[in-house]
Amino acid sequence: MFDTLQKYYQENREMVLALFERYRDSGKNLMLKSELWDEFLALDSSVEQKVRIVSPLGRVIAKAQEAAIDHDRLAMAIRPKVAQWHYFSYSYNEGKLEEMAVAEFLAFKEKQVQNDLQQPVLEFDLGPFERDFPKMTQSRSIGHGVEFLNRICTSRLSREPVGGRELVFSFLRLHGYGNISFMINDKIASVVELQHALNDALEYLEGKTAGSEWSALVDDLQKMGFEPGWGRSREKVMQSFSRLANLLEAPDYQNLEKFISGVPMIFNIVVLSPHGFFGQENVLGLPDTGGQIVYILDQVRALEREMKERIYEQGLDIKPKILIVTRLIPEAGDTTCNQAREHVQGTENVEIVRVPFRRVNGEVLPQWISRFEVWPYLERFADEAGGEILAILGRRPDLVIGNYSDGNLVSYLMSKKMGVTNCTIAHALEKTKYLYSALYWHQMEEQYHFSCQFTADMIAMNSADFIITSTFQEIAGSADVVGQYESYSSFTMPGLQRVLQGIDVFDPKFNIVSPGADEDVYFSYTKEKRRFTEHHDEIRELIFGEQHPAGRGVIGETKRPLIFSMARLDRIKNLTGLVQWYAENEELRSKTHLMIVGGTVNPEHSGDEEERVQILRMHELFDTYGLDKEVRWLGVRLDKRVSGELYRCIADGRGVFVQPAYFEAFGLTVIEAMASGLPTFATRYGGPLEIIQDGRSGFHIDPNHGSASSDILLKFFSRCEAEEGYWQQISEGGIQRVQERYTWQLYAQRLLSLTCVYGFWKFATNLERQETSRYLEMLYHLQYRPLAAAMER
Ligand code: UDP
Ligand code: LCN
Repeated sequence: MFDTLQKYYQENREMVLALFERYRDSGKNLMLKSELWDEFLALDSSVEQKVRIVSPLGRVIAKAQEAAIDHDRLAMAIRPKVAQWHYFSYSYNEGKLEEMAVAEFLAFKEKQVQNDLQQPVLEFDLGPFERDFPKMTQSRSIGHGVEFLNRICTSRLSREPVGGRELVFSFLRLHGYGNISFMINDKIASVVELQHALNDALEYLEGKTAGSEWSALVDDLQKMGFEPGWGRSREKVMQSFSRLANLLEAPDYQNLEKFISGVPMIFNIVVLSPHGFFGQENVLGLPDTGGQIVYILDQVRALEREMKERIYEQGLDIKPKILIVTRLIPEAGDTTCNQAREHVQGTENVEIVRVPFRRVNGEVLPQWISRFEVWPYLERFADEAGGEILAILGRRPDLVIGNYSDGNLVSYLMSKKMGVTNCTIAHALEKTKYLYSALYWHQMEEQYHFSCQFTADMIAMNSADFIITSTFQEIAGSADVVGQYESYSSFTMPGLQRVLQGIDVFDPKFNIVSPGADEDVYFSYTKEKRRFTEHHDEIRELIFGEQHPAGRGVIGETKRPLIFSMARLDRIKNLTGLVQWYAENEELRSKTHLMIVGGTVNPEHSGDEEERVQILRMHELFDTYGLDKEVRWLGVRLDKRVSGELYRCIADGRGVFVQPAYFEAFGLTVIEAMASGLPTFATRYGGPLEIIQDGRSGFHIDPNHGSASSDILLKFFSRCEAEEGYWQQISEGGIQRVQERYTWQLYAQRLLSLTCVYGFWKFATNLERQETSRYLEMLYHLQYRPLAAAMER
C-alpha cells in the first residue's frame, strides 16, 4: 500500500500536499478516522471527488485509523485489512514521504500529548519471545485457534513420531482423581507396549457382547494395562481405543481433537468474577453488575450439565463441582453478597464462594467499590480465595476461568500458583470504550486507573492458555473498526509504557465461543403455552400503571407500540441518548411510546458517580421535552422471569427493542430480545454488529447519529403500518438467528473440548513458554504492583 502511495505522491504532489497541509492547518494534533476522511472529502481540488475517492490516496485515507500531526510532520496509522497495520510519515519541510516503524509512530504520538511525562518509558514488546511460536496468518483463521493448534500438534506428531508418541503416552499417565488412576497403569511401560495392548484389547472387546458395561470388562482390561476413563460401554471403549491406536499410527488433526477431548480431565472448575454484586437476585442493573453475572450463571449450569454427561459417558462416577468465586461485600443491601457460600439454583453442585477484599492491614473492606477501584485488593484476594478453593475441593481445580480484567488477573495469579489450565474471558475491554483511554490515561487516572487495568490486561491475555470471545469483532474488529483485543497490539501510555507488541490477534489461543440466552426464560412470544402468564398483571402495571414509586412517566393504556430498552444506567449504555432521539422525533413520538428500564430515579440512591450524572440527565430530558406522558422510565430491578415475559408482552403489542450504546462488547439484552421475537435495533459499535444481520434479523443503528437512528425506527414503524407481515418477518429473522448461533449447549461442549486440547498443548509446550512467562512476571512485579499499591495510599 505504501509503495502505491509513494508512486501516486510523485505523480500528484500538489493534491497530496494540499491534503496533508489541510490536516496540519486544522490545528488538531491528533485526528481520528472520520476526521481524516471528512477533510479528504472537503478537499478543494481540481480532481473530481469521485476520482479522488478511488485513487491510491483515497484508498489509503479510507483505511487510515488515526494521525498525529505537528508543525514539521504528519504520521499516520493505516489498517488496510483486519489486524494489519502500517505507518508512514510525511515531513512538511523536506516533502518526504517515508514508512515508519511502530515504535517511532508511538513516540511521535506521545509528543503530541502536552504534559510533563516525557521521561524515558518502558518499551514492552512480546514480539521477540513469540518468534518461534506458531501463529496463524490469515485473518479468517482468527478466533479459530483450536483448529490451527490441532493441525500444528498433528504435524509435530508426524514430524517427530518418536517424541510425539512419547508425549501422548506421558500425557495419558497424568490423569486420575484422588487415588484412582485413569487411562493406563504401570503394566504399560512404553509406547510400543501401549500399541500392542490396544490391539489386544480391541481384539478382546470384539468377542464381548454388544452393550457390555465397563464394570463387566474392567478385570480383564486392567490386566492388560487399562484403567477407567475410556468409556462406559464396550462400544465407547472400543471407539476410544481405536482413536488412540490410529493416532499413534498416523496422526490426523480431527482424530487428535476427538481423542484428547474425550480424556477425562475436567471435574472441578473455578470461575472468577471478583467485582460487582454477584448474586442470584436483586443485583442486575446495579452499577457494574450486568451481563457478566447472567453469562456466568447460565454458563455454569450448561457446563455442569455437559460435564456430568461426559463423565458418565467416560464410565466414571464422579460428581463434578464448579465454584464461582467472587467478592464478599458486608454492606450488601438487599442482596446475598454478604454470605460466604450460596448454592446456585438449578444446579446440583455449583456454589458461589465469597471472599472479602482486604486492606493492607487485613481489615475487610465493607462497602461496594467500582470495578475501576479494585486493583489494590486483588493479590490478597487471589491468595485467600486460593486457600478457600483448595479447602473446599480438597484438590486443585482442573480449570480456572477468569472474567473481566480483574478476574483475569486473579486467574493468572491462581493458575500460575496451582499449575492449572487458565482460560480468560473479557466481557468488555474498557480500552476501546473510552476515546484515547491509553494516550490520555494520565488525565483519566484518578477516576479510571487505566494504568493498572491495561497492564493487568496484557499480563492476563498473554499468560492465558486460551481466550474465549463472544464474537469475531471482539478480537479483530471489522474492515473499518479496530477489534477490542487488537487495540492492545500496540499502543502508548505516555510516561508509563510504550507497547510495541502487547497482544497478537493471530495467536491460536483465541477462540470464538458465543454465549446464549437462557432458553427457559427467553423464548418466542408465540409460544403461548410456555408463557409466564402469572406475571401478566404485574407487567401490565409496570408498563401502563399509574405513577410508579420507583419510576417517572405514565403512558396509560395505549394501543401504540412500545420502544423498549433496558440496561445499566452507564454513560456508555446511552439510554439518555435514546430518550433524546425519541424526544426530538415528533413523528416517532406520535406513533409510539418509549419505555426504559434502568438505574434508579433518585440520584441520592446511587453510589456511583457515572450513574448519578445519567439520572440527572434523564430528569432534565423529561423536563425539557415534556416527556411525562410519553415515556415510562422505571428504576427497578426485575426478576429474570419478569423481564423475560416483559420482552414478550412488548412483542404482543408489536413493539421493538433498542440497544443504543456508544459501544457494546457483546450485548446479552440484544439476544434476549431477539429470542423473544422483538425486532431489535442495536448499536453498530461492538458485538451487535455481528449478532444482527442488518434488515434481516434486526437493524444496526449509529449512536453518534441520533436523528438518523430515530429515522430508522420511524421508517420501520411506518413500513409495518403499510405492509402486513413486515414486523413478523424481522421478528422471525431475529428468533432464527439466535437459535442458530447463540445457545448454551453448544457453548459448553466447545468450552470443555477446548480445555482438553489446550491442556494437552500446555503440557506439550510448557518449556517453550517459560521465557514469556518470566517476562510477564517482571511486568507484574515491576510495573503492575507498584501502580496498584499506589492506589491504596
Ligand atoms: N438486566 C436486568 N435488569 C436491568 C438491567 C439489565 O435484568 O435493569 C439484565 C439483562 O436482561 C441482561 C443483562 O442484565 O441479561 C445485561 O447484559 P448486557 O450484556 O446487555 O450488558 P452489560 O450490563 O453486561 O454491559
Ligand atoms: C459485559 C458487557 O458489557 C456485555 O456487552 C456482554 O454481553 C456481557 O458482559 C456478557 O459477556
